[in-house]
Amino acid sequence: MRKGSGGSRRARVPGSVPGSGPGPPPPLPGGAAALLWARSRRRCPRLVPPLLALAAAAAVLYGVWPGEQRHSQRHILRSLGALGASWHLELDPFVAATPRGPLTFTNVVATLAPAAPRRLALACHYDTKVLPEMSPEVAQVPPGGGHTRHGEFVGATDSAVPCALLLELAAALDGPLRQSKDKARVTLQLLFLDGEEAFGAWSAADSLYGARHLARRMAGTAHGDGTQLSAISLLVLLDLLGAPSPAIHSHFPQSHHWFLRLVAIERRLRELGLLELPPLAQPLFRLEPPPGAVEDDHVPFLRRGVPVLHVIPLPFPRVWHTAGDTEDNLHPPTVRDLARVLLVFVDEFLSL
Ligand code: 1BN
Ligand code: ZN
Repeated sequence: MRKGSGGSRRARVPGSVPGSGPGPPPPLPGGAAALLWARSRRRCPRLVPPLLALAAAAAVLYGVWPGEQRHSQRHILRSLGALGASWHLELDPFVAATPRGPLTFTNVVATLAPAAPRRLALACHYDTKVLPEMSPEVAQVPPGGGHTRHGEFVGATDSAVPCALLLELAAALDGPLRQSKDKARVTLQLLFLDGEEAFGAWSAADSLYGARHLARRMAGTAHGDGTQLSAISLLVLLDLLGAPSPAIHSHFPQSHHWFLRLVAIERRLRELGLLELPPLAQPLFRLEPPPGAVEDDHVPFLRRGVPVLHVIPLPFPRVWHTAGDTEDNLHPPTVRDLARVLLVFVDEFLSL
């Protein structure tokens, strides 16, 4: 779709393949943000209606009730199935031992062009924390309100908004993804992981059920000259997003050059007036070192050598693992600005 649109492609290092080379990416071209502008105006109007990303978040949000995870799964499958790009949709069910006995989990793996040699994987978890009962600290609703149906834990930032962002990116880029999918060397893969949350105290055995299963499975599945796992050029894991004023840091030297790309994209979009957060607001993507590390779904992939961008705010949202983690406490301009920055990142990574 954008082929021949001119002025929007970043310079390519001769002989290199975008998204798969070991070196730092070339600088963000001046045309990238203009491209977003043009795309948002003409070709991807989904980013124009200001409440759309939030609506998508809410749609997932209300599917993510404990014990009703099939609703979220159906929402994910229907959303991707309705797009023109013909995603290859795969369910990855498995049984794992948990403190509550053996339980069935199901990852959802969406791949645009399964035969493409390399993949940019975007990931989130679509399970919601199951609370044994509403403990007083979890039930506490922070200032600013929040509501739950029947007092259940919702998980708007944890992780409905990250899932909605993945679906929104797939929808906003549907046209260019459809047009490029058959010839692209690097394709897009969306991983909706189950069983991220611990049932009891977080431990290596009680957490990351879906990520551990899928990383092991991909490492054992041949793909081209290597495996499905080694075909992942970069895994971008989104978690705990949607609350106001997130501070997102670079966590890994192997992916730092990609993090710098996010920083540059945010800066450029802000300079061009294409972000909603005020110009003097703290940036979403911060250059200072992270205050700590967070165990999350990226760990089983990182341990097997996959480069990872962990897009998670530190500190966590103040509503984290409380009944206040609801739509009421989301910050729509932040959600939409995150969507804009990530959209340009994916667009450029895949040279759409
Ligand atoms: C992220 C969202 N996590 C749980 N829900 C990961 C996590 C692991 C957070 C350990 C804190 C401690
Ligand atoms: Zn959680």
